[in-house]
Amino acid sequence: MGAKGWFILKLLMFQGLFVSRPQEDFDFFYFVLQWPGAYCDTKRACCYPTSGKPAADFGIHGLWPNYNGGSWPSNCDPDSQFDRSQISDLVSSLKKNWPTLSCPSNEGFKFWEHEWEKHGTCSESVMDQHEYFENALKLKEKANLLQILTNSGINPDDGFYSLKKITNAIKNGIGFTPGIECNKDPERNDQLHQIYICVDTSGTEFIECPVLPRGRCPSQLQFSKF
Ligand code: U2P
Repeated sequence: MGAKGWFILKLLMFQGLFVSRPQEDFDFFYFVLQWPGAYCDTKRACCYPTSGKPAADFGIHGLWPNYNGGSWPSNCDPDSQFDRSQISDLVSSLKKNWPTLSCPSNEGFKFWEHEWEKHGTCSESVMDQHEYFENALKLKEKANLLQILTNSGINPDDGFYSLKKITNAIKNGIGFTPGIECNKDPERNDQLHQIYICVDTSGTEFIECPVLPRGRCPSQLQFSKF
């Protein structure tokens, strides 16, 4: 190969460094689980999915790329539309573990499409659509939150529990401090709504949160029935 050939080859290799797998463009994920009792127990309506009332368990809300500063990217790739054929093997597990509660009643594809397009497309440098949903399902299984809470005597029985006790139970169970978010029921009681667990950029390992979400929880909160 002549000098010109070498030059072109080197140029191509140099470019390759930049066009191959891009660096992830976020710092960590929030893995967010919601308590269906608290989603439904507000002034806003909730609708059970077409498959019926979900189990009394935490459901996945989403796996959200986030920045250490507390902000987050969204809707990163309009060209990467949700494609249900890519997750057909996961649908039965998604229906169970990532149930929709929005109205009107539907199967769940709208919710999963929204989460993929708003959040998933911002983590495409590390996972494709199938991996995005698969990772979230695996994280839910690994966290096993309801079991952790009930093992500590914290039950979805409309009782009030201290924020510290809930946080510590989860910290002891998974090894990392979670973020706890509350909302209000129609009587203005603060209730456990969502749990945030931080996950590394591979989407597979729990980590200590670089920044905790503002959870709006008082020191005592209700764990509503569902
Ligand atoms: O808090 C209201 C909605 O804002 C989005 N959110 C919130 C915190 C965060 O760290 N990242 C984030 O995306 C969520 O939007 P959704 O996915 O539900 O459309 C959250 O519900």
